[in-house]
Amino acid sequence: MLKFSDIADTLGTLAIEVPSWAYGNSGTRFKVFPQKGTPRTPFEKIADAAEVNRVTGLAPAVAIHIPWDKVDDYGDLARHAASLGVKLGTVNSNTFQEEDYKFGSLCHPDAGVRAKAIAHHLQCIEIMNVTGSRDLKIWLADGTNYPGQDDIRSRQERLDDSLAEIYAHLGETQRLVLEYKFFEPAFYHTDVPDWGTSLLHCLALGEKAMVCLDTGHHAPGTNIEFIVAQLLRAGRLGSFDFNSRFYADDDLMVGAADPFQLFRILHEVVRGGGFPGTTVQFMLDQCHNIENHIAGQIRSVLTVQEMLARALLIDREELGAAQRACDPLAANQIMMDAFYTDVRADLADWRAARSLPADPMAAFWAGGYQERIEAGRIGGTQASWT
Ligand code: PSV
Ligand code: MN
Repeated sequence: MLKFSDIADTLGTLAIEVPSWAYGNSGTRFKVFPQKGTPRTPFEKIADAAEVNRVTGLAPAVAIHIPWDKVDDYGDLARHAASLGVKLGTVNSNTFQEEDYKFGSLCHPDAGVRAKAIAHHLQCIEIMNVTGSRDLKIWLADGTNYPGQDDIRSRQERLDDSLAEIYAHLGETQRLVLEYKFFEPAFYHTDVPDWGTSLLHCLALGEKAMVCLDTGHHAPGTNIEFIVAQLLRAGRLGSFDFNSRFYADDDLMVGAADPFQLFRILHEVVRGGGFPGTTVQFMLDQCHNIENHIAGQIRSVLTVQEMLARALLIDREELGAAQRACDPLAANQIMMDAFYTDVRADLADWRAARSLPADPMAAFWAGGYQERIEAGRIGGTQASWT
């Protein structure tokens, strides 16, 4: 196994995008529990994200969601972010909350609805041009609830055409990342249910189209690290939406359900050349229904860092030798030794050496930020996904 000092510099290149919507109120279809100090505007969401970065040094970018983060001047929002030491990252489109999209958006049988959804994506690209964002992330709620409701094959053709129109508007350095999810809100079929479907569309579009892997979007028992390996082999793993799930798309704090799975995924990312590097964007996609929003994000970025450190500790040469020798016990032990290594004390020293709080969570609670926003954010309408 490698020593912590061997991986310290590599670890320093980790940069995670946090989702603006994680700072707003969220809940289930049963209840949204509001929290004191919740942002009322996208500007306040960015301020909360900057606090996560201030105490962890791990979250220098914020992903935004349109129209949840609609503002009059996106240049202003980008400047506000820069003034707080962060930048605006991935722009997420949203075609799942309007009446017109009841039967789909980019796959809808009606050309008029498809045109509206395409126009929304072109607006997102306009926003990216102003904010300097690289990635347009598309997740579609499109699907059907009943067999025969629509022709599932024609919907794929419509999707191909709609995506091609959007793709044609991307700038040289911009990318389209297509996220998949196996069900919900559609319960019979979903138009982009899995990585294979997403990859097929990306391959048809061109090199600037990549797959987004949300860790909560698979059937129970799915070997996600295998998908990571395949997408990296194909050069099409664009980004991660990290979160945790016990049952379905639970959007819990990263690593809460299965830190070992996160470790295995990150090992495969490192193995496949996805880290260090800039091609694979690490993002969080979460909702903090019962825990403090900002602390929930801090916990999550720290867990990604911890599991990444453990994955980096694997001596891959040693592992390769055990694999070539067909020695499953030795190979597995190399993985498990790294996984069971408690890196928390080393990480605390590592942070202190980089002028970061050794204990970011304690620094957040002691820093007074939460008290300030609770006292200052009175009135207005709290941000929420509803
Ligand atoms: C859909 O469930 C999803 O994972 C997509 O990434 C959306 O943009 C996000 O959640 C909305 O919370
Ligand atoms: Mn997601």
